[in-house]
Amino acid sequence: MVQSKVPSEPVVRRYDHNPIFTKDDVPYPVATVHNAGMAKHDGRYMMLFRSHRLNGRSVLGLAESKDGFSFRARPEPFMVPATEGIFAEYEEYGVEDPRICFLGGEYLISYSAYSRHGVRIGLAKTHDFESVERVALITQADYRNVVIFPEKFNGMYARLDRPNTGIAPWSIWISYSPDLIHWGDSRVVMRPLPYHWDEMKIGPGATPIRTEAGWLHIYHGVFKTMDGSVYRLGVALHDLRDPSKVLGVSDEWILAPETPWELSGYVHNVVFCCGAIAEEDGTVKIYWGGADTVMNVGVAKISDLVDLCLKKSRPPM
Ligand code: M1P
Repeated sequence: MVQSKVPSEPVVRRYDHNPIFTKDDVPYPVATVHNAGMAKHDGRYMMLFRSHRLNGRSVLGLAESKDGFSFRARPEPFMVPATEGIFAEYEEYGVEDPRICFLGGEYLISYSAYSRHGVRIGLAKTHDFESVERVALITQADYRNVVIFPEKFNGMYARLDRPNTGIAPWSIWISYSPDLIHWGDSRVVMRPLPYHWDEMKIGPGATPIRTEAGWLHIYHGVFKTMDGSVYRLGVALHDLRDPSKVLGVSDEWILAPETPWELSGYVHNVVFCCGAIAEEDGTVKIYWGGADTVMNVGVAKISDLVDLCLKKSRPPM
C-alpha cells in the first residue's frame, strides 16, 4: 500500500504578509532594512533595525507597532555613527545588527561598530526609546553578534559572543562581567558541526528567552556552497542556572531562505535574526532580515523549539 505523505507543519509559521517592513517604509533615504533587535516597551513592539545608507554604511532606525506585525518608522534614525570621542574612531564605517536586552529597568543595546580597525561591539542603553546613551566598547576587534542574557548569574552579567579567530571555525562563546563593561572568564560553548547546515560559522541571534526547560537561544548558521553562503536559523537550549552548559542544539534548522525576498536581495540566501518576542500564550514572534534587505516575522511555539533542542539534538561541540 502506498502511504500518502502528509506534509508536516513548519516549526516557524511565516506571517502571510511578509515582508512586514521595507525601505519604502522608512522616511529617509536607505537601501535596506534588516537585522532588527526587538523589545516590548509599554506594551508596544520596538524594532531597532539596521539600514544601509546610500553610501553603503549602516545606521539604526526605530519603528513601533501595537501588534508586532505592522510597524511605523520614526522620522529620523535612532543611532548613527558617533562623531566624537572614542566611539567616533570605532564607528566610522557604521553601526550594525543591534540586539536589545531588558535588564535592571533599562534596555541594553549591543551593536556592531565598524571601522578601519575591524568590527567590535558597542554597548548603549535607553530607558524610553527616546534618547540613547553609549556606555562602552565591550570587545576588541574582531567580534560580532553579542547577546546579553536578561538575568544575572551569581551576581555576574553573561553574554554570548562570536569572536573570529582565523584558525578555528567561528563559534559561540560565553563571557561574564561584573559591570557590563569589563568582560572575561570566556569559554567556547558551541561550535559549527562539520558537513552540517551550520558547518562554516555560527553566531548568536536573539536575546535568550527564559523557558522552564532552559534559556532558548535562536542563532544563525552558515553553509558554504558553490553559489555562495546560505544563512539559516537554528535553536539551542542553555541551562537556566549555568548558561555555559548547553543542554541541547537542534540538529535541524528552524528556518531557511525560501521566499523571493530571502533568496535574493542585497546579499542572497540569507535569513538573519537579531530579535524575538516571547508572548504569554507560549508562542514566540521571531523577526529576521531577508537577504539583508527587508524585515520578516514568523510565529513558533516555544515548546516545539525546546523539543527540537532536547529530542532531535546534535552535539554542541
Ligand atoms: O550577509 C549576511 C550577514 O553577514 C554578517 O554576519 P556574520 O558575520 O554573523 O556571518 C553580517 O554582515 C550580517 O549583518 C549579515 O546579515
